[in-house]
Amino acid sequence: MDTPADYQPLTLDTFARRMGDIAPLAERIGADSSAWQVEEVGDGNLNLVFVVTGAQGAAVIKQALPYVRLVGESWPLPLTRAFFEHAALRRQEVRAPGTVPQILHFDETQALIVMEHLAPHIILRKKLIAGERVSGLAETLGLFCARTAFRGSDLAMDTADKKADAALFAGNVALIAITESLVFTDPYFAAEMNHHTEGLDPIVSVVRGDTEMKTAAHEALTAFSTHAETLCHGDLHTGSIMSTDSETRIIDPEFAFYGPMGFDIGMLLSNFLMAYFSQPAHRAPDALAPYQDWILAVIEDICAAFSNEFDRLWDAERAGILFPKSLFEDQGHSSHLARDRMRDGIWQDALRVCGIEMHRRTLSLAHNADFEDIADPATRAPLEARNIMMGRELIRAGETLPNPRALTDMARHFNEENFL
Ligand code: SR1
Ligand code: MG
Repeated sequence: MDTPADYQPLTLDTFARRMGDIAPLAERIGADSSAWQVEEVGDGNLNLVFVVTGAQGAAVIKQALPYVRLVGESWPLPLTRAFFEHAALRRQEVRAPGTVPQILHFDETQALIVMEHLAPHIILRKKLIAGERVSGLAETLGLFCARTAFRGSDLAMDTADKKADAALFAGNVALIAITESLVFTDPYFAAEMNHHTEGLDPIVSVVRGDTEMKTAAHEALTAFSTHAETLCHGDLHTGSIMSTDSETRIIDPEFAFYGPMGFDIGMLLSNFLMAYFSQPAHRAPDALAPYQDWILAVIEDICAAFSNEFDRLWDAERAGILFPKSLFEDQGHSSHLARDRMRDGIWQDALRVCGIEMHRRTLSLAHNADFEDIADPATRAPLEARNIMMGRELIRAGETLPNPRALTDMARHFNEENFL
């Protein structure tokens, strides 16, 4: 879709004039727009993000740009991603209440969403780099993944509604295409925008020369593009999560798409593993082991929360076309074999996505601060090498990992290795 003729990016100078008559915003922060303080705080790859503070409070305005902010106007990107983000947030609020910011206003033409200002929340990735703990983190994230996966699927939804929604979100094609290339494909060849840390060439050659692993990675892409199981967040990394010391919210679902139920939790676990592998560069020696242990405990607890909630929903809310009670419980038959097989399939999908995400954040275009904030390449490279080699193992042999403890044991093992 072309950019609408009357679309204009907000600026600090035009903000109060253009946003001053948005009633839900004025009601939230105070009607005197001449007294508003506006700051552009966007540090992501794609959009403008403003925090506006008035006499009564603050709000966030996220506005899409018609191009990729990270790269510039040479890479156009449709504004419709704001439509899909807004639609995903609405669904997530229903499926996982209390986990996403409250929406105050949406303007499709201006591709902007006005939402609750989360404070004193900060981006979780920054907390992990700073060595901070968040209580209740794993529970919130595990529940979010299980509830959105289950309640957006044919296990729970009316199938006509689900098919219509899948068709709607198929329109988020440009953002889906970014994931298909940047996440699933570019790490595995010398794509134009790729970059990696000096010193990693021997490891990169191993990964790019591994035909079996590349095959498995593209089997995961096959699932990504054909298994429309549920509405996925689509970009659930630790930069899409905001936390205080005890409260966590999930933001930024502009990459939302219908895909495998294991996609979001796989990407999420991967980002905790990258936080784990990067810790030796961020922590003093005496704080390192306890903090790394905490990250691995969060991984295990996310998985436990996901599994427990998935099982609970299976019994309590299974009302869709899949494995209906009429076929099992009403016949006096247990459906738990089907449940366990489906959960195992989610785990296998998640592990492959986990490994692929570990590669794309170190070999493709968009790296993450966990590693990028390590200024010295000689310190960064060996830590990234552990991450890349574990990612390879997960893609090749993830199906042999029986449970989350086996995943964290594998991380401990790779954390001891020197690959360079
Ligand atoms: C060009 S967009 C690069 C990445 O930024 C977003 O946050 C997504 O993770 C995407 O893959
Ligand atoms: Mg984002």
